[in-house]
Order: sequence, then structure tokens, then C-alpha cells
Amino acid sequence: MINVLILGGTSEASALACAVSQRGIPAIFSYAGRVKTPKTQPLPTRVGGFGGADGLAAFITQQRITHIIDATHPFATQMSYNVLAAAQQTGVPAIALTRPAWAPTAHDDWQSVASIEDAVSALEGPPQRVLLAIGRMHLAAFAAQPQHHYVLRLVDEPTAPPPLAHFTTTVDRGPFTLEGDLALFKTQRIERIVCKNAGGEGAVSKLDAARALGVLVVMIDRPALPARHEVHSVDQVLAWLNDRS
Ligand code: 3Y8
Ligand code: NAP
Repeated sequence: MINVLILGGTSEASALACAVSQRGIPAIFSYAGRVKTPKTQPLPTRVGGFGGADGLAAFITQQRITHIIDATHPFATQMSYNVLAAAQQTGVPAIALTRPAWAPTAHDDWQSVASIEDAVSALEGPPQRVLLAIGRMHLAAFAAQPQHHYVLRLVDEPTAPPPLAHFTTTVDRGPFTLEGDLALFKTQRIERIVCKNAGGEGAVSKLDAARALGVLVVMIDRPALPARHEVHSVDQVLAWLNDRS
């Protein structure tokens, strides 16, 4: 009896959850529990870590999971490593549902960097108004460049102020829109933006807004992941489930 585990947290994971639910395929959706009220899914949903790769393997065995779908964000590398380890340990097949990285067009002005730390170093220089569209978990690193005024886009109201000298907080969760991001850039007089190469449609509007307004983009490249079975569409995942059930 098929029983699918979807590791979510992206627009693609939500689209997959809808398709799986509509087809009546037994499945469990999983969130890490990073935000206060994660989006409701049309599937039984669990929230919280598994306890490393061993905890995930135990969950897979206990719940008689037959297929694992890693639809997490490209920067959620620890989860992806754990999926590969748990799939190996349990012999349960796994597939990754991801989206291609964004690529600059001829009209884009990107500075590509390899890490959050390199993005911080790239901000060396006179004070600017910088949009940090990287969420909450890595803000402290930017205290090393205190001269800027940072505009922070967060999913939840911060429980404690970030360790930054000058900042403005905006609370918003994606998917975002071009008009919304153009308005944000203009009202906050954004001169530069730091973001992760998330790919997908859910947050690309900030790049379209930056292009339209001539704002320089500091783009953090994706962390490397080992070779794995990876597809870019819900239909490909459904075909994989069909082939293997
Ligand atoms: C908890 C679950 C859906 C999924 C929506 C996508 C799109 C909107 C764009 C910006 C960039 C950022 C951030 C972002 C995007 C989608 C997608 C995506 C970026 C939710 C969600 C969870 C999270 C966790 C959260 C992180 C944060 C990152 C905000 C749900 C809304 C910046 C990544 O406060 C925190 O601790 C936030 C943590 C990990 C990165 C960070 O370091 O802070 N995502 N985001 C998931 C869980 O608990 O398992 O409520 O939907 C999901 C989405 N966030 O179904 O529509 O597909 O990527 N999420 C980045 O890309 O840089 C915002 O502001 O422009
Ligand atoms: P991560 O660094 O790869 O994972 C850290 C730990 O969080 C994992 O080892 C696991 O804990 C737990 N975890 C992560 N994703 C989980 C899931 N879907 N279900 C259950 N546990 C999960 O992950 P992250 O970068 O913190 O991302 C957390 C969540 O936010 C994921 O759902 C991801 O898709 C989403 N997200 C992340 C980003 C980002 O920029 N990182 C952006 C958008 C959405 P245990 O080891 O205890 O099992």
C-alpha cells in the first residue's frame, strides 16, 4: 500500500500536495516548524524535525512510508542530506522536486557570491539602503557591515530585534508580486538587495523589480548537493509514483 512522505516548505511542494490529494494518494506532508503558522496543506501534516537521518529512517519505517519526496528549498541542504541517508538506510526510494536556479539576463546587474559570509563582505563600502530578502535565520552576519540601513523581509514579527544598528522590518510571506516589490523598493528607497538563488516563481518578483529600477543584486549561489534523482515538475513526480507503485 503506497504511503508518500512529502518534505515541504516550497511552492512546488504545495502544488504537489494538491495533486497528490486530488488523486487520493495516501501521503503525509512535513514542515520543519520554522514559522508560526505554516500554510495549511490538503494532506495530513506533521511539523518539526525528525531527529537527524536516523530519526527520519525510524519515521519512515514506523509510518510504512513507501516513497520519499524531497520538495524542500534548495538552501535546506541538511534535510536533503538526511533524505539521502535515510533512503539508503531503509531502502525506500526517494526523489527530489526542485526548480532550476535563476540566471541573470543581459539587463541584470548581479554580483554572485558563494555564501552568506561572502555576501556580507560584498557590502563593504559607503552606507546604502539594503534589502535583505534572506529571511530571519542569517541576519546576525550582517552586523559586520553596520554602516548600512537594512530593510528586512520576515515571515513572522521578530521576537527579538536583530543585532543590526539601523533596520526597518517588513512582515510578509510569499509568493510575492512585481507590483508589491516595486512598491517596497520605492517606499524603502532600496539601493541594493541581497538574496539567495532560490529559483522558482514564488520570489522572483524582487529580481524583476531590481531590473526595472536598476538596483544591484547580490545573489547567493546555491550550496552544492550530491547527485540524486531530481525532477522539476509535479507531473514527473506523479509519473515516478505511478512507475514505482
Ligand atoms: C516554513 C511555509 C508555498 C511556499 C511558499 C518558495 C516560495 C514563498 C520565497 C524574499 C524571500 C526566504 C524564506 C522564502 C520563500 C516561498 C514559500 C518561500 C524566502 C515558507 C514556509 C516556511 C518557510 C521558512 C522560511 C525560512 C526562510 C525562508 C523566508 C509556509 C513561508 C527568505 C528563503 O522566520 C524564519 O525562520 C524563516 C525561515 C527558512 C529562510 C531564512 O533563513 O529565514 N523560508 N517559508 C517551512 C517549514 O517549517 O518547514 O508557510 O508556506 C514557505 C515559502 N517561503 O507553499 O506557497 O517556494 O521558495 N522563504 C529564500 O528564498 O531566500 C523569502 O523575501 O524575497
Ligand atoms: P535545513 O537546514 O536543511 O534542515 C535543518 C533541520 O530542520 C533538518 O535537519 C530537520 O531536522 C529539519 N527540517 C528541515 N526541513 C524539514 C521538513 N520539511 N520537515 C521536517 N523537518 C525538517 O532546513 P532549513 O533551511 O532550516 O529549512 C527548513 C524548512 O524551511 C524546510 O521546509 C524548507 O523547505 C523551508 N524553506 C527553507 C528556506 C531556506 O532559505 N533555507 C527557504 C524557503 C523554505 P531533523 O534533523 O531533526 O530531522
